[in-house]
Amino acid sequence: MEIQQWREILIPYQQAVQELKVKFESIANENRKLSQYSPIEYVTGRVKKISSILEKAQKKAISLSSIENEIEDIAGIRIICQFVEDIDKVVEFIKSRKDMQVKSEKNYVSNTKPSGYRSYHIIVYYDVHTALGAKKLQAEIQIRTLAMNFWATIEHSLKYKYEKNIPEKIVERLSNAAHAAYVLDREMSRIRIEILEAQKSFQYKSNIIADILNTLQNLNHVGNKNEIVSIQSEFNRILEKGTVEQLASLSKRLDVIAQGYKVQSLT
Ligand code: 0O2
Repeated sequence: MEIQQWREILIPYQQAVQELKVKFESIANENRKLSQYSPIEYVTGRVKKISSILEKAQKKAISLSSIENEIEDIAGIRIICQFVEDIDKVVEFIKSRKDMQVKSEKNYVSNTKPSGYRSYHIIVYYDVHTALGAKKLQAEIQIRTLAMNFWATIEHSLKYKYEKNIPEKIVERLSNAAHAAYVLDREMSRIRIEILEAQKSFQYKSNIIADILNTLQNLNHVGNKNEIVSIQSEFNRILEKGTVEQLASLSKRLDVIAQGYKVQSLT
């Protein structure tokens, strides 16, 4: 197939990956802004390389004309979570979306692969609108924890290095490492509540500080200079020795002043 034909095939997949990444990243960012826990830690995405598409087509005896139907992961999104419990939340979230329809799913979290691979895979149908017109295409969404991702990334690069024939000794070590990743996930789940509380209060404090700095900056142009200098030094004092409650109370007072000057804005 000529490169121009590949370009026409792959452009919608590139767009799908970009759009899906933005959509899942927005969920994480919105939760953080609202000081809420995000089951999504971060998101990556890629369009499969032409050489990998051809390799897979050859391996599975797929004709060039059936590539788009039969290779489901030309567009690939990876959603990384902190805890195993988050994976189910993300799966439910995907199933509830109106802009993607689930075609199939594979749960390698409960059904670990013989290699030790763990991850939750969902194939979705997704509509894109490009300069070439509208198109419904398939995308693979892999959902896994940080520990699962660490293991899979290393194992994938070793497979690449050894051209899929990893020496027995290394296979055994990888299998032990997969077990260690499983134990790590299990231990993190056990102290999940403590970790979540610590992260939530850290996020809450960061958001208040960001709000105060933003409002101070807005007031700088219009507010009473002496009042601002006094609030600024109170802010510095609280930052050094004060509590989160004092920061929250200062933020509320500043908000009222900003309302008076009509300079409220979001960070
Ligand atoms: P790449 O380079 O990541 O794109 P299918 O892809 O459905 O035709 P399969 O194996 O039945 O073939 O599907 P499965 O099991 O859902 O695997 C799809 C993808 O999951 C793989 O894509 C890998 O990304 C990942 N994966 C599956 N098993 C393993 C594993 O043992 N180790 C690692 N590191 N990743 C795995 P590709 O196209 O194989 O590779």
